[in-house]
Amino acid sequence: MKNKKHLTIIDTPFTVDYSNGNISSKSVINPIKKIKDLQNIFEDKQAFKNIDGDKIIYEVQAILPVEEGREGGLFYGKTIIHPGKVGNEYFMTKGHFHKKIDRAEFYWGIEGEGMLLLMDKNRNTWAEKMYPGSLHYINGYIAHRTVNTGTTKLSFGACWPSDAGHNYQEIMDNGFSARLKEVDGKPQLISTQL
Ligand code: PAN
Ligand code: ZN
Repeated sequence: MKNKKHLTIIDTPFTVDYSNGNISSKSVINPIKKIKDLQNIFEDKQAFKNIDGDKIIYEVQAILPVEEGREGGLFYGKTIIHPGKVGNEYFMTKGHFHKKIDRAEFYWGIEGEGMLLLMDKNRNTWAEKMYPGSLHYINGYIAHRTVNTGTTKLSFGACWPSDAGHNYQEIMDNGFSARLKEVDGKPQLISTQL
């Protein structure tokens, strides 16, 4: 049978505002992470307690055109990390390996400045600078977390396979082997290994 779309011109299902990366579509999901959702992520427990639990640290807009876990599809998202610090550690995402660990991902900087923290299975950690126009290929097997090192919001886009999934537990249990902290007014990668 002929596809119903044969010889028709249809409305574009998704659009992106190039000035800020905002996605519009009928089906955008919008998870929000507040301080209270980020227990055990930041090092300074006292500074963490002093921040209002309802303070929003980051938000995601994503389009999932196929169901999560389906092989062969792609997901598209934008993350906004608000500026700020817990003690001297910058606001950042939880970070994860992909559940299907070999799955890769692209990130690209849209607004603000920050760092993409990357860690391999041997716990070697390094960082790439993020800024409007920066483009980042995150290989499979690499944990990734983003950090807002600026004074304005950091926004970046992402595209990842629909069967990648997220393994947050590994990072919840063992963290990254380095943290991005402000030292003498500048971001510095500080090892957490003793
Ligand atoms: C991104 C991230 C997003 C939020 O879309 O999921 O930036 O970070 P966390 O998932 O670590 O909270 C991505 O990497 N997807 O695979
Ligand atoms: Zn990812």
